[in-house]
Amino acid sequence: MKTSLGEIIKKCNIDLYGVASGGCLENSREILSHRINNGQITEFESLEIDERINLKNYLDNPKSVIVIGLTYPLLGLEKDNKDKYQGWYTASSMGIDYHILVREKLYLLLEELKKEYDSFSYYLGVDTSPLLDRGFAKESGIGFYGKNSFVINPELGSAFFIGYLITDLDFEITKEKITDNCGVCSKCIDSCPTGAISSKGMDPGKCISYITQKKDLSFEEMDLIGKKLYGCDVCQMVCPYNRENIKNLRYAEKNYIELLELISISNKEYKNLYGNKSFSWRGRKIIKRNAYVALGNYKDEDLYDKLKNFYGKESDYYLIYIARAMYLSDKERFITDVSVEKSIKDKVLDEIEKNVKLIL
Ligand code: B12
Ligand code: SF4
Ligand code: SF4
Repeated sequence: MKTSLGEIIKKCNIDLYGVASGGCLENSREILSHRINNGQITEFESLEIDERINLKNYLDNPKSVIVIGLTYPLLGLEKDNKDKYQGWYTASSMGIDYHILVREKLYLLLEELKKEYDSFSYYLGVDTSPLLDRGFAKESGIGFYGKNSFVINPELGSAFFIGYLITDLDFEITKEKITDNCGVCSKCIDSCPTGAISSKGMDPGKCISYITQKKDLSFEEMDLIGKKLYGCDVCQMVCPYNRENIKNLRYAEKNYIELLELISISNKEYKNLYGNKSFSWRGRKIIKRNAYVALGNYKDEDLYDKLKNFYGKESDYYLIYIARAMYLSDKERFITDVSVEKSIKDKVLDEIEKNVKLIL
């Protein structure tokens, strides 16, 4: 007799699982069209809806999708230690890159399935294709959609990574049993620093997590980043469904980096130190850019000379970010500083004054 899928999952030590049907993502078509029509998309998403929901683009005869969730601890909010100039990164980037962890788990699961089924085809993914990982999780019965756009499991909360195996096997599809929902709660809507969440859903373009990852930043976005290097956890931290997770910290790792060290190290050192973090997919250039933005947001005059020194050495891409940080560290010195090119100085002054006027 075959070992049940539930037993296999237990053996693989997987926190959450469910099975969705091969046509399950059709339910997300409307949400995707709505987002595209309203310009609510990020530079990381495909505009081809079929590519994002039609599993036949990935496997000839998709019958079932085994979806897994691996939980991670949510740890603290942004630290703000002025003396040390720290930049913060999200709890989901702590420990080893989740793409690696989840993939390893999926391969373990495959090994076990191969012992039970002679021949089958599959497609494996974790944040690796245009398909909607959260759509899979919801349709497999793992959780419900929260107002913050996370899939929330009533017992384990929302802090879990999602992976899936699309197969041509006939596993029994999990029947939707989750009746929980957000109800009248609106904590994430009230706490989101940029107003990205509303009762109608989430606008990803306004999300700080996106802003820390996108290619170019406006001055307004640089203000919004604060001291974050990568990601944002606010809407998870305030969610009542994550209360238990926040209490039960399973490992402690610092989730901040010393900014002056970050901008000083070589590519090789960066790779050694942070190459196995999930944020490393975005490349050193973006993280280092965010470090200059965060240093500016410390608004500390002691930083002026250090920043000026980097201004003289860095490539063109960083100059506007460093110049802004110099301005915010010491406006008077910046205005008379002849080492900053006129065009860059004018841009910084124009943009900051424009933002000040908008606030007034
Ligand atoms: C692009 C992307 C982003 C973008 C946009 C996210 C967004 N919410 O739109 C940005 C850069 C902002 C981002 C941020 C983060 N991301 Co991201 N991201 C993705 C990615 C690559 C694609 C998501 C996507 O296509 N979005 C388009 C929308 C339409 O789909 P969706 O976000 O999955 O939303 C579903 C539901 O929420 C629901 N829905 C959405 N809006 C509405 C509105 C209503 C009214 C209803 C009923 C339902 C509903 O329907 C959608 C489709 O099923 C996925 C991996 C993947 N391939 O799926 C990871 C993924 C969503 N991200 C993940 C993570 C961990 C994060 C961060 C926590 C990282 C961080 N700490 O900074 C934040 C969380 C921010 C947030 N509140 O969502 C995880 C989420 C795990 C989970 N348990 O939900 C994923 C699934 C990666 C993974 N495999 O683990 N991300
Ligand atoms: S991750 Fe942060 S910025 Fe993005 S929606 Fe949640 S609270 Fe708002
Ligand atoms: S904070 Fe409240 S409204 Fe937001 S996702 Fe959690 S339960 Fe839902």
